[in-house]
Amino acid sequence: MKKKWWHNKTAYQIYPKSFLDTDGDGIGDLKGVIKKLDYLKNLGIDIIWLSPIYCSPLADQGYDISDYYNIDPRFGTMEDMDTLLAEAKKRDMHILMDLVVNHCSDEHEWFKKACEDPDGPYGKFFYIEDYKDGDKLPCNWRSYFGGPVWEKLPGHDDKIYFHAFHKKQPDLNWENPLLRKEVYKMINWWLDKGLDGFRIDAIINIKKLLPFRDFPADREDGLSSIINMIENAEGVGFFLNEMAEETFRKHNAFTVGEVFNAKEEELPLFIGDNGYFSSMFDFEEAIINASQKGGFNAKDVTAEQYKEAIFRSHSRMENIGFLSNIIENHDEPRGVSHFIPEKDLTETAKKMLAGIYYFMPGLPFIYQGQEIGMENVRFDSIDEYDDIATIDEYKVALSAGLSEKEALDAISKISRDNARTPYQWDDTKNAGFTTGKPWLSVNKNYCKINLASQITDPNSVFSFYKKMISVRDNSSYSDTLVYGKFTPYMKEVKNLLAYTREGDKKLLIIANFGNEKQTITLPKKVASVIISNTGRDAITDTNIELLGYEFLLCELYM
Ligand code: TEU
Repeated sequence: MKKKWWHNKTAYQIYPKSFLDTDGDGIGDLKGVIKKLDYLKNLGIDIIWLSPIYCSPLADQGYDISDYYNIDPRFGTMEDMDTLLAEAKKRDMHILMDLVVNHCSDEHEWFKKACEDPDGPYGKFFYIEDYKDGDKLPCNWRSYFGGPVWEKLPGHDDKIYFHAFHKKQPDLNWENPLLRKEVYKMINWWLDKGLDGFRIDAIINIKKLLPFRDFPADREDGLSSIINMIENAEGVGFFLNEMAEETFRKHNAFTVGEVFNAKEEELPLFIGDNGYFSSMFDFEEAIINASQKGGFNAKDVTAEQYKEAIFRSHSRMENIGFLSNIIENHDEPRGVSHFIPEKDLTETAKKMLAGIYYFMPGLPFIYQGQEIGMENVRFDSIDEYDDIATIDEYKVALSAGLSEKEALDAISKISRDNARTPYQWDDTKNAGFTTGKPWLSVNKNYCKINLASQITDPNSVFSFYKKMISVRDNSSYSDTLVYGKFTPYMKEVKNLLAYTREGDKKLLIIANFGNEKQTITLPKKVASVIISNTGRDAITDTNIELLGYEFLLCELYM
């Protein structure tokens, strides 16, 4: 594996709509991001991924783009974007935008032109079909946000178009070389402007299984999961390689793919030395207990399942490339609420979870608010939720027979809005996020959990993150933490999550993922404790009694 400039860096995801609002409209903006660059630099962040800020009707919060070349006025102006790029460069920080090219918005001019003339050139930018035998759909796939992937084409009673996500997100037809050319032109336009790279949205979906065909129905609605199409479609690599060749490689751009369902044998092609992307997210832990019936049916994740998932994905990456590691993002519940039982959700446990994922091989991403331990939100009514996926999941739960209360309880655990409530800066009104009315309610716990109360406290979750980042980025342990060999340790011991990283030093990462003490024998004597979440500063014996949710990063004698 070739060494790259970004290997020892830490990346941070900003969800601009919920980060910081500087103009009082209740929606976060680019000026808010600029204002907080110093804060992020101080935390130790080098790479920032911005969720979409292009012009958009915001049906899916910007993942439905109506103009790839402009900034949505609610987020700011192109001038703000230029300022952000320049200010980031001054601080030696790198900005990534979200590249959403599986689909655009139904308000994009390409789609409008396709509706005007479905048989014309823009009709071929999309998947526009006729009904089969008068009224049948070309296939029975269920869109990610519920209902069939087909929708009537506006202005044409006899035609339908394909959307893997919401009906306001028509899929782009990657089989059409003219469409691909337009996409590459746009990517190069941004890279020429000085953007450092992209996080690439839902990219596996660009290859469709053609001709369209049915799969056995898996719910009462008579539809089948769209995952069948992903698993059976062959040939996405051609598009990905062409895109990399035409755009990213020419600019030496940094890219991270949102890749679900990658086939194991393809991993080197994706993120090997000359892969389609620099890195890709590891979602093994995000999909634990995912249920075919719907999100409402997902069971709580156990420590053993978590261990199994993260060890599995990293064991298969050895010597291939760098995965990007997360505990949460804008599509997931808050990691601390999802992976730690509610009754055990303390600052100690939050730090433990942080330590485990952060020192795994790969590139760590921190999602906004994670560094202060932000938790899931609990809304009292479905009306308080904004996210289209959550609203669909709620309906699925009701139609599966759950009462309104049960449905609300179930979806509150998995809702994407858990991660989308405004950033909790301080304990003033609206957590310091806005002087107006926030577009989504602030989590009521903001008086207790906020940055202002943590930033100068050496024992806060924030200070723990800051310490982890500086140890990995810039210390005598960096090389081992970034490149050292990863080996699981005592994997079979329940609620123990431990691994070694071996390079020019031998490091042990060890966590008691449960609230009961446990005594463990260490592989070697401890030379020094580098990071602890309990204040333990030395270990003299090779037998150690770990406290509940204790975490340690230590150097062992070789
Ligand atoms: O998410 C993609 C998404 O919904 C995945 O959960 C899906 O399971 C995967 O693509 C399967 O291959 C992205 C964004 O992160 C999300 O916010 C958007 O809503 C979505 O794409 C549509 O743009």
